[in-house]
Amino acid sequence: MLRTFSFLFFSLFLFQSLNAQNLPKPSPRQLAWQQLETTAFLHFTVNTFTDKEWGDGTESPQIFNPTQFDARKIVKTLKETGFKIAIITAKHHDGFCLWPSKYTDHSVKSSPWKNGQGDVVKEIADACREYGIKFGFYLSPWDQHEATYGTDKYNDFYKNQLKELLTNYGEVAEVWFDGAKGKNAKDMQYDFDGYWQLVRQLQPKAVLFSDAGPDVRWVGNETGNAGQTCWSTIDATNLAPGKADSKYLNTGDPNGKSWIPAETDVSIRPGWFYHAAEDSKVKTGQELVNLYYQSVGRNSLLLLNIPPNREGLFSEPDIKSLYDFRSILNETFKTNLGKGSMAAALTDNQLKTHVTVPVNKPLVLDFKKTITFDRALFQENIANGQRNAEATLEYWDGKAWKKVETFTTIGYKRLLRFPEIKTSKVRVTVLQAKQPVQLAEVGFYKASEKE
Ligand code: FUL
Repeated sequence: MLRTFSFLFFSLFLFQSLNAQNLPKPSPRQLAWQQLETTAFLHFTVNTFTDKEWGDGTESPQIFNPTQFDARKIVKTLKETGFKIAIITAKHHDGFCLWPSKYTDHSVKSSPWKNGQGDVVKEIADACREYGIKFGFYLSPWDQHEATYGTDKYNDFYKNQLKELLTNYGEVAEVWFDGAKGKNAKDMQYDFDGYWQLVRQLQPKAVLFSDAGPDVRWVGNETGNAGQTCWSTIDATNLAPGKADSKYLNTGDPNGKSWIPAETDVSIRPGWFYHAAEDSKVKTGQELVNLYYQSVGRNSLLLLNIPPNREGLFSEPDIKSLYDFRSILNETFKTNLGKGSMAAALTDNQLKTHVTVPVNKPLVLDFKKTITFDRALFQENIANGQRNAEATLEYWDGKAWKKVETFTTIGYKRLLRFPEIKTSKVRVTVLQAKQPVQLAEVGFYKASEKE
């Protein structure tokens, strides 16, 4: 009997630890990427001068002439407003290259800008290094200018361009592979495996974005909304660039075997490229803050597009919104009102130090004084996988526990917004989890008046 019991106990223990081992986990490059939180996209090309969103490849390179282009000004603004990577559209669907590629004349070398001697990609990469932010690029596989497009030769052409960008511009943090293709595009099979191998070989630290990874997945919309439930895991078997199930990508899949977290790409303006008519439609700082809660606050990462204008600079309304955005976030998250009374591991800004919270064992956080807050933050130690599936936050009203909110996934970060609460203690109960939750950070904040 005792033997059976200890066998059972042992098997249970073994099962638990095997299970823990089996949870998908981020690679070091994915873990580092996730913690960047706010990253920037720069959509810039001939479209900026034709007022289009998609060019068709017939644009003359003569129209590209951003006379005041100043990468240092652009990157300085990004640095000062807290963005950690700048991703430039080195080539969009029209095929025009922002760097002087050896493999085509359809590039800045045929433009009047700097007498054909300019290189937008280099200036952005250099400015990123100078200001200490990371550099990444977007290289559209769909190319409407290149004559070899639609044949096998195009894969070599694309790889040659990729190689130029991966070797001549210093460290690359992210490469964006867009699956988009027009309805009338010639049919062709992209050699994605070959493209990815090249990145791994030449820039092993870079994360690879496409609709379904391999490192980072699309969030499934361009409105800046990660799912209320957002798992970093998916089953990528039936997905490919250009073949996305947007609903599935939006929420992820608790049973997915691959760790491929969601990136939320969204533009500060209605379009991805600059259009003067949209100067009055730039999202406000407050609206950008909402996007932050809907992306970073839901276990995703914000990739905000700010398109340079025809002069080659950010426009004033965009700059204002970026500074408003950052100042609101700084004000809101300046003081964790629970710091000092909670376990040090929960407020040391380190994911690896954590408090383990099993299912149905409430974690009481006693502040020992009354605090007033309307925002809460939770983070899991995702290095050991994503575990929380459902939890509830309650506060003590002097007589009983009252519910603040029941929420689903946490992952890297979960932010909750609710009407102001005054209390001296709260409790967090994990209701469902894949494994005991490794709670890494917890915070309670009073939102900026400007929010
Ligand atoms: C899409 C493209 O078609 C848009 O022009 C933009 O680049 C966006 C980020 O991705 O697929």
